[in-house]
Formats: sequence, C-alpha cells, structure tokens
Amino acid sequence: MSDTTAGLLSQIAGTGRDEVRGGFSRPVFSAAERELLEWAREQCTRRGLDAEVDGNGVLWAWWNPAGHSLVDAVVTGSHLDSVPGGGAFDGPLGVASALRAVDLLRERDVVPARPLAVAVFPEEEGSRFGIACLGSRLLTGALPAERALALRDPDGTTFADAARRAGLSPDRIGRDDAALARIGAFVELHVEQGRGLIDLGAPVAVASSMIGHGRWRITVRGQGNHAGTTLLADRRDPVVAAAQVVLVVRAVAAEHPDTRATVGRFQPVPGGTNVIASRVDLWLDVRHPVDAVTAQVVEEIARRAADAVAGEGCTVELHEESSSPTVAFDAALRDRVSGALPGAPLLATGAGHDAGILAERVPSAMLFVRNPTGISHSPEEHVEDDDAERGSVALADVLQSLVG
Ligand code: HGY
Ligand code: MN
Ligand code: MN
Repeated sequence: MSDTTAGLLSQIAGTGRDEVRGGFSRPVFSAAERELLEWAREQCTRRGLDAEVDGNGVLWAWWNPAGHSLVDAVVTGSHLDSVPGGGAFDGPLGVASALRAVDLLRERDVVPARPLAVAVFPEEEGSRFGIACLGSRLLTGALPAERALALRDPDGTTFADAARRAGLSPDRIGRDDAALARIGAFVELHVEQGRGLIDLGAPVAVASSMIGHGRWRITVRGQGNHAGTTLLADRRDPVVAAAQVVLVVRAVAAEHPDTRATVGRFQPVPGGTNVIASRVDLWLDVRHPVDAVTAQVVEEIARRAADAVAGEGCTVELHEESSSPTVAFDAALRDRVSGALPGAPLLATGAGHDAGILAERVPSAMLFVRNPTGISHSPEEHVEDDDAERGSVALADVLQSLVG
C-alpha cells in the first residue's frame, strides 16, 4: 500500500524550515528547493515514471505504459518553491497529490490511454527573482529568456548564474513549443488560499477563474544623513515618505471595491539604526478581477504617492516587474473536471498559479483543497490529512476521466 498524501508530505516536512520567520523558506535553486526537487524526481522514478528536468528547470515525469507518442498528454503537478516563511502545502500539496493520484490509478488497474505526466515548475512564487510563475512563463514564452537571465536576486546573483549552478544551461532556457505541444490538458491541484471551501462546507472545489495580478517596484529617494546631527527641518527622509506611500496604497485600494493591494517588502537603504536612509525600495502587489481596475488603481497610487512624498522633499518612481491578466479557465475542461467530481463547487481564486500562465497556451484546470485556517503564505496554512486524501482521490478521478 503506498503512502497517503499526508504521508508523502511528511517525508519533506523537515526540508527548508525557517527558524527565524517560522514556516518554510525554499527559494528556487536553494539547497532546500533542490532537495525537494530530488525527492519529487525520486518519487516519480520509484513509480516507474520517466523523469527528466528540461532546459527551463521544469521536471516532467512521464507515465506512458502503452508507448503512445507524446502528444495530447494529461499533465498534473505544481511547484515546490515557497514564499519566505511560507506554509507546508502551497505547492507541495499539488505535487504530493499528483504522486498519490498515480498510485490510486495503479490500484484501480488503470492503463492510461494517453500519456500522463507529473510536472514541477520552478520559481512559481517569484520569491528569489521577483517574477511569479517564472518557470511556466519561460516555458510559454510569456517571459523572454534574455529578461529572465538578467534578473538579479537580492544578493545580486543573476538568474543565469543561479540556473547554471543548478545544472541548467542558459542557452536552453526559454519558450518551449515542443513541450507545450505535448500537453493536451493541464490539471493543477492546490491548497485553497482563502476561506471559500470553509464557507461552502466542501473539501474540494473546481476553479472557475484566477484574478489578474501585478507587481511593481517602488523607489522613494531622499537624502541619506546622520541620525544625530540632522535636525528634522533639514531632513528629506525617504522612510517617512515611503510610510505615507504605504498608507496611500491602502487608501486607494479601499476606494476600489474588491481590490487587493499589498506592500509586503519594505527595504530602507542602507538600513542602519543611526542612519537616515537615502532611499527606500518597496514592492507593491495589486490584484483585481477586472484588469482595467488594476491599472486604474496603480495609476492612482502613483499619482497620490508623488504628492505624498513631495511633502518630505522626496521623489518616487514606480516600475512594473510583472503582470498577469485575469484568467477564466478552459470551459470545456472545467466542465469535464466538474463532471468527474459531482457536487464539487466552482470557486474563483485570488491567488496566482502556474495553471493560470499555462492557460494562455494549453487547456488548464485547477482543483482546490480545503484549508481550515483560510490562511496562506504563512505557517498557519493547513490541510487536514483526510482532506488531503480526498483531494488526491478527486485528482485521480479527474485524471481517470481524462486518460482512463
Ligand atoms: O502570489 C500568489 O498568488 C501565488 O501564491 N504565487
Ligand atoms: Mn502556489
Ligand atoms: Mn503561493
């Protein structure tokens, strides 16, 4: 009898624990994330899947016992990287459930009538190089390779150098139409990152849509100086100005219903206790179901931020780092997935996922599994063992309906 979904997750429960932040920090190409990728590859190989990592660092593990040519495949999977101090389920639940679903199909003596693959996408969170779903954007061509290769992490390491150290060759990174041509349908299972399933009283939902989102880097510039010798009247303190920008973000978001705007990173430079900063870098995450509203909110933030910082004698610049439109998942595949899961509700997501990027190029669908805390991107994210198993059974039912 193979391990349960919770049993599979317990195998990686010690990898990448963050003693300072709590939870897990598994940035792409870090030792922790590489350990998880090796675990996933080994689990696939142990199941007789033909595992390989492609030029973009995506793990594909093929189950094709009938030897069909690799077209019109059904692919399922997710990611293993995390946000800083993230939970145990965001990403890994989708990978563990894909492995468990293969076990369940085997126990049901299913011989796939079309190729099936388990996939793991790198840098879904964009926590190290700043662009969410970096791996799936490279694969689809949504992000040009040369832009990705030049991205730098907070230590100044380029994606090219980090990828090279991880065994990838930069000249193999980029749009991969051959890989996309093999995919007939992509189905990603993911922990729900909100309260939808709690309120619906259901363990599993089928995704209807994924709201658009973007990320902007904001730089507030002032005058660096000495904390003890500079009188208030002589200051142009970018930290004071940037604090007002954060309040502008909240005020503008509150004026546009259903907007989610967040400043999660706020970095004074140089960052000394006795130093008035010369600049502050902060990052803005804005999301709304209507893309035009997202654009309007960001415009309004930029305008009001410029006024706010001027009062402190500072300046502000806004630079878009990434954006993704709102995605309505493929209706035919969604209905097929729902047909395999009678009673499972439809649910929209405010979170971004590789399935949303792939949806631009191949029919994609998602399943969500109940998170009783309704909290995510936090150590408090949770999935009960029974719900984790229900999720894998649901995924197996969906895969069986597609390949059986
Ligand atoms: O940011 C997101 O929504 C996703 O968790 N990457
Ligand atoms: Mn995720
Ligand atoms: Mn996430």
